[in-house]
Amino acid sequence: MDLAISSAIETVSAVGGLSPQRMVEIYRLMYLSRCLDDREILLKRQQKIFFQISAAGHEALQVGAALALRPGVDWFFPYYRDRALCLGLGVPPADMMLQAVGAATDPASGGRQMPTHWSSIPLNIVSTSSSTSTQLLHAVGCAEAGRYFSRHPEAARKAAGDYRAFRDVKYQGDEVVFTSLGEGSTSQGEFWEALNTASNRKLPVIFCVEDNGYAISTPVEVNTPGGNISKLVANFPNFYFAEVDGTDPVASLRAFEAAAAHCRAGKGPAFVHGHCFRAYSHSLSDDDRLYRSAAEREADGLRDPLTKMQMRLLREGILTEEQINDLEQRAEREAAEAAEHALQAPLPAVEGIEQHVYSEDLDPTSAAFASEQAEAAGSHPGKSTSAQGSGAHTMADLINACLHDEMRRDPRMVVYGEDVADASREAALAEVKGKGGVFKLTAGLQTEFGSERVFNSPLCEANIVGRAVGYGVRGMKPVVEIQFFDYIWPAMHQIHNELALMRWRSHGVWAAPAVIRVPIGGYLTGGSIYHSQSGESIFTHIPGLRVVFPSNALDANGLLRTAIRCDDPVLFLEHKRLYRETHGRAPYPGPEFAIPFGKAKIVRPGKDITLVTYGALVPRALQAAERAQREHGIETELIDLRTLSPYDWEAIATSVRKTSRVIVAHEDMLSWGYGAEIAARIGEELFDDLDAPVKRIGAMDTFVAYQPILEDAILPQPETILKALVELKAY
Ligand SMILES: Cc1ncc(C[n+]2csc(CCOP(=O)(O)OP(=O)(O)O)c2C)c(N)n1
Ligand SMILES: [Mg+2]
Repeated sequence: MDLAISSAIETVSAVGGLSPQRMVEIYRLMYLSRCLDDREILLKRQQKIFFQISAAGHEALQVGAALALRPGVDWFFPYYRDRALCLGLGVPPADMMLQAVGAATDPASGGRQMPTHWSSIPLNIVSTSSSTSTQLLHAVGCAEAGRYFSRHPEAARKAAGDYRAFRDVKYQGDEVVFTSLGEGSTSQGEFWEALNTASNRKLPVIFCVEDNGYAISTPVEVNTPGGNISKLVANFPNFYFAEVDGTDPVASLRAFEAAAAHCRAGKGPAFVHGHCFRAYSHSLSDDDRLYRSAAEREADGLRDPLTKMQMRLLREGILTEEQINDLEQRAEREAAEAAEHALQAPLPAVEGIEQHVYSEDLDPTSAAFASEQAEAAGSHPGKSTSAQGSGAHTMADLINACLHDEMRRDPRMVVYGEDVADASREAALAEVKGKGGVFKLTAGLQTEFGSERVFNSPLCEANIVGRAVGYGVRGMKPVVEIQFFDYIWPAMHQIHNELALMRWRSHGVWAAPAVIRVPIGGYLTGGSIYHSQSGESIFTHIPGLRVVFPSNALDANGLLRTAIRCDDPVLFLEHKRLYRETHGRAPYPGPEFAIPFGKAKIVRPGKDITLVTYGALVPRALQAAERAQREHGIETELIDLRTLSPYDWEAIATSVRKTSRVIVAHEDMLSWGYGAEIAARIGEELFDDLDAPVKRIGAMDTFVAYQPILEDAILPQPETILKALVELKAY
């Protein structure tokens, strides 16, 4: 601000409790935001940028929020319209323009994300996606993590030997978490899921609904029964509610101040519903004249917060017309200079595309995790369901043991999911044994580590994974459970678009290295469709996600330890049928036993045929291989992949070069299954080594039926594998 303006201000008294300087600053931010939008629109028309979506009409509400909160202390999960909010928090206009042109130096995403997809480490603005409402659950998890660190400061300490060496933690006792969305996005389940947990756990989250009356072309009454979201949410306990004129920055600021005070006092979350309007179409790819009447658009124009604020400054004698002109010209110049600067910026190099898919700090395939040597350790630390001291523990036992070990070692680790606690009503623990998961894999964890670290989630898979993203970006280690693989689909959006993508889309700035444990698979005799599904290839098709699928107790223990200690998100698939099988039991290997990812195991050496598999097909393939040898003299080399992404191509290639014949077998359906990729790569890279076509084995292309006769026919059996071995040898 120049001297002429500030001296004029000093003669004017405070307005509505706000100093004249504050009023001018509000207008400056609002106007600068509009200038940046207009400048981007110009650049888009000149084809110098590739997308534009604006904050026009929302500026007053957003500036009110920015000025009520503390950048770098509070946390922010904004949405794509929040330019004025981010300006108010301190994101420089130049950075906004760098993202618009897709520059290498765009600090939010390195040219990977559309404009207005925010991210800033110093300002605590966590990387925004385009998916509507996913960010609300991240905000909830973030608030839980902040509260956890303020109660357990020792957990924030760095530690060598795992992800903590690279995950800095910052927290402040009275921080609040801000998250925003449009009114249309309140239709998403994740909106209600976030309110549920924020309310239940009295979390300091401010939900800001920016209600502009439209979701692209869909008016509010289509999304919101009765047309007013405030009325629908009014009965959630523990909330502070405010409904404000979002074109009035002072009213908005006051609402956010009250909301923040409620949150900081530990009373619970807040819900600020601001009525604003869309000054332009949804984005530059939309034309609102196609679905809004001229009268409606004209009436909205009268509510423009910029015009209203300008009139107010004049009316209240805060600025003269000349001073307003001066302020506006400065903002226009600032926007133009930011654009000019961005247009000169270097563009990203194509060589860098694969950077930040996974952690560059900690490689889970590396020797750092190669403590394959099991100790001759004493009794296992968990709740054993097989005989303690028998020396042969089940997979279920050794997973449970690993969870106990790692919770002891790492105070940042929390475990939650459906029914994973021993008993949510803690008082009952004095007289009951405890549930500890429907398969008892988390048994005893709540009893040993307390309800703050081990707790039941609502029955809601997206809630589980979405919160894990929020925990993860704060540097915690959520190890969550999805009760059955068959019910992972509500969380798919969070896994695919958020959890696995966080690091890449933010150009390595943010990451959420959570572990999702999932019981999977069939051969259950009566498991039927909804307790027997496979489908791992759908997840190995997601860059950024590690996928692990052990076949025995020892591997499960060592691989889970690596999953928990590593710096990437991991999908840890546990075959239900293998949980308590006699096959593959092992002694407890001690609390440091780890197995690196991407290292297959030769279960049985052989010279005639390579058989590549994993999971529950490992014991079945072993049976088939032994019969093939006994009955047909065929020497099968059986490879257990153990991890599916990454996978051990070298082990496959070395074996195929030796045997020249290969079968890839899995329990999941044949078509588009995991084996298709392996078979294709063998065909492409090892064609000259082959003496026969690559053979695949998988389930029939149906779901798994209830009646055991049908289940047996649908899933591959040892006989199926034996037949294939004999046929391939004879080829
Ligand atoms: C999950 C998801 N579905 C669809 C879209 C496409 N989309 C982008 S913005 C939008 C409308 C959002 O409207 P609203 O929540 O009211 O926010 P506004 O843009 O009006 O501020 C839609 C459907 C998306 N980004 N994410
Ligand atoms: Mg809207």
